[in-house]
Order: sequence, then structure tokens, then C-alpha cells
Amino acid sequence: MNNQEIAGVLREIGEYLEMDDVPFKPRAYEKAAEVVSGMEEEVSEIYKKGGIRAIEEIPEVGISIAEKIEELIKTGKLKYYEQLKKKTPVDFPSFVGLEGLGPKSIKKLYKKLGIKNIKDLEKAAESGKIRKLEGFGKKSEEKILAGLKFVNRSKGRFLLGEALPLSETVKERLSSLAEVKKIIIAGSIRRRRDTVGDMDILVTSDNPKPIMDRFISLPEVARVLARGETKSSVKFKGGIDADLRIVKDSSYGAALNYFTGSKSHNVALRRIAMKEGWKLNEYGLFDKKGKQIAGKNEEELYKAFGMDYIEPELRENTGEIEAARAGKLPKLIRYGDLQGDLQVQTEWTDGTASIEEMAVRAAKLGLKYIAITDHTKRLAMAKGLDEKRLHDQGKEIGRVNSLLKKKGVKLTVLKGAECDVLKDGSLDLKNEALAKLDVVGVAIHSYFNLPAAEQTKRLKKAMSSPHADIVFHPTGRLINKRAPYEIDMDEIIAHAKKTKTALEADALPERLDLSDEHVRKCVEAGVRLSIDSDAHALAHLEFLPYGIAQARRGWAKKKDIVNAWPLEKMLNLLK
Ligand code: DGT
Ligand code: CA
Ligand code: CA
Ligand code: ZN
Repeated sequence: MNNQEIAGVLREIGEYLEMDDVPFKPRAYEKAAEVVSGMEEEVSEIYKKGGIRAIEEIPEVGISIAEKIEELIKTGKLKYYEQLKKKTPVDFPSFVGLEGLGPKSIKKLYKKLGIKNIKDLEKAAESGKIRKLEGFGKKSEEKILAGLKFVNRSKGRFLLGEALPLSETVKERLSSLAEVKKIIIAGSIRRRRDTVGDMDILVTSDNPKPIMDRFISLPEVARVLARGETKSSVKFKGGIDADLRIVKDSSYGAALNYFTGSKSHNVALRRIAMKEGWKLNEYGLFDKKGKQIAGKNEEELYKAFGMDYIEPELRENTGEIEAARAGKLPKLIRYGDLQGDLQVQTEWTDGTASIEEMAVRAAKLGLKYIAITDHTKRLAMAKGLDEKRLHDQGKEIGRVNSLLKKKGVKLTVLKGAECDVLKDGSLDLKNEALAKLDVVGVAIHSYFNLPAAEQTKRLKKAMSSPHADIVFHPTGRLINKRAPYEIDMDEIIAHAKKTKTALEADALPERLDLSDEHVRKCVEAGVRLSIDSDAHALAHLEFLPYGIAQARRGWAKKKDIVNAWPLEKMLNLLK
């Protein structure tokens, strides 16, 4: 039995006792559970070495709890706990994360409505049974429903676009502590996966205590899940969990490597170490005699393996280890490499800013060109442009360009459109109108449910238009909201190559469409990509790095990305 399992049983006993209004004891079990869950060494090991005496020496663990831990370790079971559970068979762990519902209320819900777990609770709350219960009422029911919503949300994965900014806030808050030497966000956030399960924070320090104290009392924290000397976990108010680990500076590289993952990248590295007779763990890389060969930083670690440094975005064990050994890693597009943005919406349709405002902001961000790509007429809800308004918009773009020139702003505004693809694959605007534009994006915004063959044919037809330069958000997915429409991506990629159409890596955090895997297929096929913000407001222009991240995860180089080229060359690359 490991520490988390032991802590789980102790925690539940505390809850059962509280349910029955037993004085003092519940808090004692709760405290013991907290200590055990935060311990580095396995309690079962401690017991193996020092017996029950050694367990009694654990802080907050008295003789009565020590005996129970002993029984758990020896038999894997605990009679006392089984009896409590038999008397009131509720599934406490299923209620974890639900605010404001204590053991006493859970007991009442069980006695009156037979509610045993969170699923039962959800059903009862949704059918209005809880409001009728004495001592609960309508307010409590609403609170429970709101809490359930939060729990359900916390179970899923979070958008990188939510997790990354939050992780940066947390990093900033902790950085101000004098005890913090280095601090870095590791895990899937560092690898820039499109979605994130939880946040992994790594700190180096010789004095962890004050850092842990601050971490668990950050204003963003909703609940402390586990607290230990060098490792703690919390749940943030937005629902995402975070792990903080504190190591010595000499282990920084090895710990960073370990906690960055991915797990399968780590396993592959460890396998190579074993073949050499070495040992790799979160503290370092050690030779046969146990001497540390590497671990201070990651560069040193990869070097010791005879590999080039592997960027975090590539660490998924999909060929990067072999490539790094052979010196054949791609030179990835860098975060500052984009010269332009080829999908920008304005207040002419469903955006919130004017062409001029978007242009000025984009220039501030260092871009040299943007394409204005408002929606077209079929999207009536978004005030989509018809040929006449598109023509008027062209004039306005001309005015803005001369204004920028006068002001000395070095940015060119291009004429474009996000032209709707109709059901039969034809385009929403007349060819004469499209011919006058610099950049034509084509996009599907309707009939998401067509069978794959028909959807593929539809998009291929749109791509065959001599005016279609880029396919915007090619799969139509909205992460956690809408599945991609069914389409044969291999066929689309082949057709993109044939028709010289670029495919977009849309950087909007809830799209990230194309995904990293699709980007990689495009790169391998030699299909050109554009990385665009899909901005509908000034702040959205700053989403570009999310798109670059997915492109890097897809092994894209600068030359694969059309808008990493200067304006003239980019225009030549388009049809
Ligand atoms: P996530 O949180 O699901 O988005 O994905 P990760 O990659 O952040 O995974 P997480 O938070 O479970 O663990 C963080 C890192 O710790 C992970 O990327 C690699 C490392 N790690 C976790 N569990 C294991 C393990 O069992 N073996 C090895 N070698 N590494 C692990
Ligand atoms: Ca994680
Ligand atoms: Ca984690
Ligand atoms: Zn769109």
C-alpha cells in the first residue's frame, strides 16, 4: 500500500467520524492523512525498517492511528474502516472537489434519498429533490449544482490558453520569494500541448518551507490536496490542479527533464541509460559507481547521452530521440519568426476593432504585414461581406496604408477574405471579387455533419479554386466543445500539395487547428502552412505563439511557414 492509498483511508475514516459527530478524532485523522500524503518516503518502507515504533514517530500519528496503518500495510485492509463503510456505504472520494458539502450533509442525503456518490447527487439535484429536503432548500440545491459543474469541468483537460497564463501568474508570485533560486513550469505546459491535465511547477531552493507555505496560500488556490516538505498539490479556483516540487540546484536539469516529460520520452531516455549501465532519475544521471555524470542542466544531460538538445515541444517519443542522436533534429521555427498574420477580422464583420486599430497593434507586436480577412455574405449573422462591401473595404485598406506610411509605421495591410465554402464546395464570392484580393482564405462554417467522403470532396473543390490561397482552421474543431468534422486529412494534404494551397495552423487557443500531428504530416508532405491568430479583437493578435507552439510540436521549420517570409516572397508563395 502506498502513501496516497493509506492517506485516502485515513481521510475517509475522519469523514465517517465527523458524520457521526464524534469529537476531536476527525481532525486527528485528517491531519495524519495530510502528513502521510505529503511524505517523500513510503510509510511501508519505514514500517519495514522500524516497525510500528517508527510509524508512531511520524508527526500527527499517535498509537491508535499507527496500529491502523500497520494493519493496512500488513493485510491491505482495515476492519475498523470496513465497519464504518458498511454502516454508511457512501463513496467519499467521489465527492472530492465539491465545495460546501460536509460529511454530515452527505449522511443526511444518504439517509433521506439514498445518495451514495456524486452521480446520485447530480441526478437528485437535477430533478429538484434536494430543495424539498429539510435543512437544504432551493439555495443549497443551486449551490450543489454550481459545485457539480465545477467538478465536471475539473475532470477534463484544460486549454493551454487557460493554463499557460495562470502558470505565468503563479510563477511570478513565487519568484518574488528570496528562497526561490530557479522556477520553471514543466509538464505538458512546457511542451505546449494543446490541452493540459495539470500544472507542474519546479523550483530549486535550499529552504523549501517558506515556498510551500506561500504556494498553498496563493489567492488562486481553492483547496490544498496534499502538503509535504518538497512536494505539494493544490486545486486552483478555475478547476485546474497544480503540483509543486522543490529540489536542490544540483538536480535542476535532471528534475526539469523528468517533470517536463513526456512520460514516454522519459522512459525511452531511461532505457538508453540502463543499456549503458547508468541510472537516470529526477536527481541526476549517475554512472555504475553512483557518481553523477550530468543533471545540472538539460543541455549537459542530452550531451551525456550523445544527443543534440531536444526542444520541449518535441519530447513525445515520436522520433526525436533517434534524430537527436543522429544530429538530424529540425531547426524549428522560433517564437519571434513570424513576419505577418494572414487571418484578422475587424468590426466590418464580427470583430471588435477597426482595420486601423488592428494594424497599429500588429505593428507594435513586431509584425510587418496583416491580411484583413472578414467573413463573407453567407455568414449573415456575422454581417458577412458581399462583393460591394468588400470593394468598399478595399478602399478603406488603401486609406489605412497611406496613413500608416505617413505615421512611419512599417506595416502593410493586405486585402483578404475568409471566404465561406458553400455546401457544394463552391465559394461564396464571385471570382472577379476574389481576384482583386491579396490573400483568400477559404473556410467551412456550415454542414459540419456531412459524411467524410462528401466533406472531403467539398473542401477539395474549394481548394481547387485558383483564388483559394489558404484553408483556414481546416478541421473546424473547437477543443472541448465541438469535434472536428469528418474529413480525410491525408487526401486534403495531398490535394494541398497538388493545388499549392497552404493549410492554416490557427492559433486561437480553442481551435489550434491544424493540430500538431496534422502539422507534422504537412511538413513531411512539403505542404505550406500559415500560422494565423484568427483575431477578432486587439488582444487576440497575441495568440500567435500558441500557433507557433503547435507548429513546433509538428516539427515545422521556418521555411515551411509562408508568413515567416518577407511580404514579397510570401505573396509569391501563394497562388
Ligand atoms: P498532463 O498533465 O496530463 O497534461 O501531462 P504531463 O506530461 O504534464 O503529465 P503529468 O502531470 O502526469 O506528469 C508530469 C511529468 O512527470 C510527465 O510529463 C513525466 C513525469 N512523469 C510522471 N509520471 C511518470 C512516470 O510514471 N514515469 C516517468 N518516467 N515519468 C513520469
Ligand atoms: Ca501536468
Ligand atoms: Ca502533474
Ligand atoms: Zn472562421
